[in-house]
Amino acid sequence: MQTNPYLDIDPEVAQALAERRPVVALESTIISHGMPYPQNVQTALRVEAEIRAHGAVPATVAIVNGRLRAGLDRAGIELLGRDGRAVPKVSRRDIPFIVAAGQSGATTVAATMVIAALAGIRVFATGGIGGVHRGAAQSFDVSADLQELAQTQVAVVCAGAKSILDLRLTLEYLETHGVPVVGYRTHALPAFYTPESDFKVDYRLDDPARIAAAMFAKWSMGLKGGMVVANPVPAAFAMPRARIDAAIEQALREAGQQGVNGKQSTPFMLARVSELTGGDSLATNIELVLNNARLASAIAVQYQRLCGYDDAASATH
Ligand code: PSU
Ligand code: MN
Repeated sequence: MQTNPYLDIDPEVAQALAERRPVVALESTIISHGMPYPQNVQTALRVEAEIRAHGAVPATVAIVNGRLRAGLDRAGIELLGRDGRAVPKVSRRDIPFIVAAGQSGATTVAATMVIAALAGIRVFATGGIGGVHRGAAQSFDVSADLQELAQTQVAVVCAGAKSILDLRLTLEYLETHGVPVVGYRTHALPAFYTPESDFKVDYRLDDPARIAAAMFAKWSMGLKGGMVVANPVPAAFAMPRARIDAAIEQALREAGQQGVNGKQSTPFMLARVSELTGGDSLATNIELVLNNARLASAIAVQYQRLCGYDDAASATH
């Protein structure tokens, strides 16, 4: 396969892709900006192990010394986790600047989708996606993740979106841009810490093979863009809705008072909500990411089976 000159694919990942075995991409902003050290590194390594245990090869995505990377070793993950918020948060717009300066960066959902697609990886597991922020009518704060989902052929398995966002407007935006939201074994849009929100997904599918079939159909007919696969946090690890809502309201008030905006806004909210809820929200966060890794692996396994059946279609993917 011809690869991008700026991209380094880890040898194990490259071999899996060449042999058409399932690969699951993982983002790195969740490591550097989404969780505290050392739980961030431990979780990243556990997620990789979970993906292997479910029959796929993990590819953690980041930028390292100016190189796009699909697949990191332990030392690379450790570095991103230890340096934490000192690591630049890289979305689509930031990629060329970090590369040209030879720097390292933690990739958001948007940037991870870009790099995964360059590497030929179609399934990506994370915690939560960015979206339309509350108050966006004034702030215009809409995550670049949503535009990426509109144009890049990667399925993102997540636990929905945190209600730091305006979930209703996030769904409207995705609809406008032709991005389907699939609920795995649920009709309700999950809200990250809770398995349900007040909103509905577009399609409920109960079997990873059905999800893979929709991905395969979409991309085989040449439709651009990705797919959101929303996987509810297991009930045993969910948080009480009133408690998480109260923390989010308080963090939003503080963000407003302190004039937090732009790319700082999501990391500020994530850190503040997790402080306000203590260790409980971190435990929930870790469990839902592991849960997403398992589902993403199952989808990747099914997707590769379909690609194996139809070489002509998969060659265009
Ligand atoms: N939401 C979470 N956890 C996260 C993020 C969002 O619940 O770690 C991170 C992801 O990397 C996501 C990014 O792509 O924040 C979105 O940032 P922004 O809103 O600035 O686009
Ligand atoms: Mn933003």
